[in-house]
Amino acid sequence: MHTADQNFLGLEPRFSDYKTAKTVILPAPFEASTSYQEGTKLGPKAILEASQQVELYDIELARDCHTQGIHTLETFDFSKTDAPTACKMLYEKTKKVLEDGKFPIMLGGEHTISYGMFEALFEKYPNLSIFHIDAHTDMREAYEGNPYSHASVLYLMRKSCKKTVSIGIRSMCEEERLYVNENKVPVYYDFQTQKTGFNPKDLLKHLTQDVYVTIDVDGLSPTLVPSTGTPEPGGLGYYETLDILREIFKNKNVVGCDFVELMPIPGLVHGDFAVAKLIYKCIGYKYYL
Ligand SMILES: [Mn+2]
Repeated sequence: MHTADQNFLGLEPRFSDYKTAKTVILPAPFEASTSYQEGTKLGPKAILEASQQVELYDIELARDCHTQGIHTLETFDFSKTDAPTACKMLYEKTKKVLEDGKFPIMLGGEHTISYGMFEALFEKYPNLSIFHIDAHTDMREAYEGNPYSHASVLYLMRKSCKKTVSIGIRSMCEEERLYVNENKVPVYYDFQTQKTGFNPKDLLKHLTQDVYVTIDVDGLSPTLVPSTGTPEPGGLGYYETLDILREIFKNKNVVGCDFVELMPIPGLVHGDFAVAKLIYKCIGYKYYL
């Protein structure tokens, strides 16, 4: 049985039962290749705890957004698992959630784990596209010899799915820049979008109808989410992020989401809370726009 703080938003059983819930949360605390600081494996727990404090009434949408049900699955045990195995475990579980007709939201963990989620979504939706928020392109062919690295996850996905668009990007290596240029990968560089302003509608042209949203929380401003393994100055603000997500949820069929790379800092909870609130906003946008 779950304790209350392992259930997203701490919902009572009639709103959190698996059978009736339209949304399913998958806590996936995988961590192996984090390069700067460790602790992303504590991300899902911190998000679930912070979510207990999120108000169920949404002012913008003028309603409660949890009433179609949100079930939180048991947290994966990845303690003795390598990246390919962890991704396979997440793939199997996501596949089941999709077969049951539910909307999956995964909590990482390092970004590598998103590959398991992607595989299940891409199998069900062959015309899938990927909307990616991140400070980093994650398009290295391998990082320290490891193709299953948090710094390579987009490269890995793009081997099978070329329709991706990235925003918030403010750190990359030369190899990635060449890859982006040669393959004409749509990348919105943070230094440009912050300077010239940016219309979220512009993103839509890069996306197909079925969209997977993968959010490395370091894509957001560190003033909003300071708790990440690789904090980068700059980044997306809260309302800017909502404007983008609203546009995508309104115009596309978002078939799955993830929020990865939160590295909680004891005593500094506003980043955990911001991520929990963003997830709830996405659920509201999914069903009530
Ligand atoms: Mn990143």
